[in-house]
Amino acid sequence: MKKSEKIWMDGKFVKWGDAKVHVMTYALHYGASIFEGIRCYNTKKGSAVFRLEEHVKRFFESSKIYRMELNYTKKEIKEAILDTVRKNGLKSCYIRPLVFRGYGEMGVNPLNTPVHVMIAVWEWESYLGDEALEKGIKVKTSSWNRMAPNTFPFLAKAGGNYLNSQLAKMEAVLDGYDEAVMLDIDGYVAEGSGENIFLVKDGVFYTPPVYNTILQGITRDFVIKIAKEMGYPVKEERIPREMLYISDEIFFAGTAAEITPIREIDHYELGEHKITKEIQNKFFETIDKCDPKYMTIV
Ligand code: PPE
Repeated sequence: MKKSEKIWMDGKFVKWGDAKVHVMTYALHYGASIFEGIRCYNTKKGSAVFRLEEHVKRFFESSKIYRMELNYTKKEIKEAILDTVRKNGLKSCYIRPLVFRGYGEMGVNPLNTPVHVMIAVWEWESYLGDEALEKGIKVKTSSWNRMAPNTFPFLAKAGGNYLNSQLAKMEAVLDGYDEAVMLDIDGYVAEGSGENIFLVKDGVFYTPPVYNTILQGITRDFVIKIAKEMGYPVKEERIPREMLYISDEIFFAGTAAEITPIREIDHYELGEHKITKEIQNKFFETIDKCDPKYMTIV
C-alpha cells in the first residue's frame, strides 16, 4: 500500500509510522473491529467525499451492534474524516475509519476493554486490476457460503466477517480468477468478497435483497436509485445461481471496486456491458460534477 503522512488516532494526528498498537490488542485475538471504506475524489469542485453521511451512519450502526461505544458524535467523526484528508494533502484517496477493542483484558467477554477509533487515508487506485473497470473481470462462484442469519451480523461491517471474504477471495485467486461471488446458505446469490452484485436481464436489474445475508452497500443503494431514474426496473429478489449464467450483463458495485463489469463467470461468457457502462458513466459523472446530493466537499 501507498502510505500517507498522518493517521487520526483517538482524536490526535500521529505520524503514519507511529500509529501502533500492542500485540495483546483484543481485536487481534478475537476479531473485534468495525470499519468503513469511503472514497474521496478529485472533482470539478475540488476534493469531495462520496456519500460521507451514509458511511458514517453505517459505521455507528455496526459499532452499536457490537456494543462498541464511540466517545464521539457522528458530526465529530465526519469532521475528523475531512480533517484527515486535508492533513494528508491528497486530492483523491481511500478512507478507512476503524473502531477496535484495544489492550487491557483477555477472554471472550469484551465489555471491559477500551474502544479505540482511528482514521487512515491513502491513495488506492484500482481495486481489481488496471483493466477491470474497462474490460471487466473473471469471477468464480465460491465453494464458501456467506454466513447464516443469526450467526455473524451481516449488516455490521465487522473485521471478523472478512475471514469469510478472505477464504472466498483466496480460493478464487488461487484458481486463476479475479474475484469470487458467494451464495447464501440456501444456495442463492449473495455478493462478492467485497462488493455487491447486480444482474441485467432483458432490460431489468436484479440484485439480492438484504436478507440474502449481504452487506447493505452504499454504492448498491446508489445504483438502485440511478437505475430507476434512468428508467430501468430494479428488482430486489432472490437470485438462483444459474441466473448468473443466463444474464445479459453482471457487475459488481462497491466503494473500492466502484462499478466493475464481470466478463466471465464460472467460464460462462457474458455479453457486451452496454447498460453496465451507462451506470458506470453516470456514477463517475455524478462524482465528477460533485452532485451535492451525494458529495461532501473537503
Ligand atoms: N459487500 C461487501 C462484503 C463489502 O465488503 C463491500 C465494501 C460491499 C458489499 C459494498 O459496500 P459499499 O462500499 O458500501 O458500497 N467493501 C469495502 C472493503 C473492501 C476491501 O477490500 O477492504 C470497500 O469497498 O471499501
